[in-house]
Amino acid sequence: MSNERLFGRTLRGLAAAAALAATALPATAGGTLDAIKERGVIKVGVGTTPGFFSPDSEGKWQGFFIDYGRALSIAVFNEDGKVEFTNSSPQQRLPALQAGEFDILLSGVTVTINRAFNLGFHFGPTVFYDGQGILARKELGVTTATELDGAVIGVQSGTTGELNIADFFRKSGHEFTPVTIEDTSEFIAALESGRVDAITQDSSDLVGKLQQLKNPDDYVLLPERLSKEPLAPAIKAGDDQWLEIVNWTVYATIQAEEWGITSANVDEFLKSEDPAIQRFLGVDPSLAEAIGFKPDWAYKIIKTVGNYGEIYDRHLTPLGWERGYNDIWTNGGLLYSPPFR
Ligand SMILES: N[C@@H](CCC(=O)N[C@@H](CS)C(=O)NCC(=O)O)C(=O)O
Repeated sequence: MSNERLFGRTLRGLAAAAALAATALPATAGGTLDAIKERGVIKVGVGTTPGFFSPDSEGKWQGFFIDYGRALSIAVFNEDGKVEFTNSSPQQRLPALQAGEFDILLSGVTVTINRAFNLGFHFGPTVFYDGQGILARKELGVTTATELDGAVIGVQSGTTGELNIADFFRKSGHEFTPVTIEDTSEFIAALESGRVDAITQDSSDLVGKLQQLKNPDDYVLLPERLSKEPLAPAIKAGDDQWLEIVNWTVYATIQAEEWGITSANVDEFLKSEDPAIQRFLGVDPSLAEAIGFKPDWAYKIIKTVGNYGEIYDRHLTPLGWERGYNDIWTNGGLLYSPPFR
């Protein structure tokens, strides 16, 4: 079949799919989707770490997690930009989510059993595999965390870092003095002023914070990773429908990378003869119709924000992050999408 005929078929397929598009989403509603649709915007809680989420010079939010908010906007509204990002401190954001102030946190929240069972949150797929690090003042002359005996260490309140740093020192038999700080600017200022010898946070966060410090060369990121910090979208427990929308929005970006589908070549893939790709991109609308998504939802996400690797390269590669665990499984990483069928 010629390309022209194929393309004609593709366009007709998409038009028919759009006409047939079901608007209902999975039946086990928990209310979040209805509330979002009525409001016309998804409310997302974020932080202020460059690379992950930060307003640009025009006040427009940019970053790795921001792009997942945009992808969700496309999944829900079939268009980009229907998202309201609000900065909330690590201490405030989980209670705010529980209180309904946010529909979702895209803010580097670690999946933990306590948050799942005792605090009432559910998590989407891990989008960034991280570990807690320590950023120390170079003048201390330390090269490993074990040399920090007796140090004063800043930790952000409400984070997993509070328990991790205490566990680390208890295990190593050394002493430290924690200084618990809620506000992110104050947290950074404490390190700059010498009020603390070091700060501890997710290492991704510390690398981002290096951008915010006046003299980044005065600090050293110590080699230890104190913990496992799988960072994932967090929602209030009890809404399966919303959780599945979040899950499959993330999976779409991972699956696209596995197939080599990018924002630049997704239109070429509309001509693919692979039935799985036809279903994924909505050329064959049967799958999307069956689950109540617009046929072109995944196509639009990839066209607009790109696949996982593109999102990563746009925001995190410039900070010097290598993919490591955050590569797709076919490249030896941990990112793996369940099948789209
Ligand atoms: N992963 C930890 C820490 C979460 C956290 O503090 N995340 C960073 C971003 S990855 C953050 O919000 N930093 C403060 C900010 O950006 O304002 C947790 O779940 O408790």
